Amino acid sequence: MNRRYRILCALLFAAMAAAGIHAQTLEVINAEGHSTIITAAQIASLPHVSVEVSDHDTPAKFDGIPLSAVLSFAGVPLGDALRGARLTEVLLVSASDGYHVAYALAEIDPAFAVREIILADKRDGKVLGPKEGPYRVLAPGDKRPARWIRQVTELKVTAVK
Ligand SMILES: Nc1nc2c(c(=O)[nH]1)N[C@H]1C(S)=C(S)[C@@H](COP(=O)(O)O)O[C@H]1N2
Ligand SMILES: [Mo]
Repeated sequence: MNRRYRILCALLFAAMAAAGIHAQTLEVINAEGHSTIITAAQIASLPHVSVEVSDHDTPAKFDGIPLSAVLSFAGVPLGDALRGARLTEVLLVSASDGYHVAYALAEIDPAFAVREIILADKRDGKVLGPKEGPYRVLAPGDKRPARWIRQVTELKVTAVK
């Protein structure tokens, strides 16, 4: 890569950042349809936890933020507020490749669940690559990894009843 090309790329990325175009933002939409954009810097600043899972029979350690913390950051009430009709709320997680999965909100709430479902941003200490990242949901204890959705872009809370 020559020097002029590198300078051009740096200018392009600076212009994209100035225009608010970040590939790593995450959109959280609450049950009322209100949207919150969470930036990569905000995600990086939230307290991280680690989970160890078996990925295709190989142990892997992921670091990330509990999904409950991401939802709380976006103003989705959990804990004592998650009762009654709100127990029909699900979290629809969408990825940039068009894949979607759903978790019941109660599965994510630490007041209900023993296990902690996370939004991972690192695998074995390294930032997730483009096929997997920047964010992947990890649900330790799931025997099949089909809901470990890669390339997450959107978290949407919806009441199904
Ligand atoms: N974005 C996205 N995430 C996804 C999928 C997908 O097609 N797209 N497939 C799921 C399925 S069915 C499995 S088995 C695992 C596979 O994980 P791997 O691609 O790391 O092997 O990812 C899950 N997460
Ligand atoms: Mo799968």
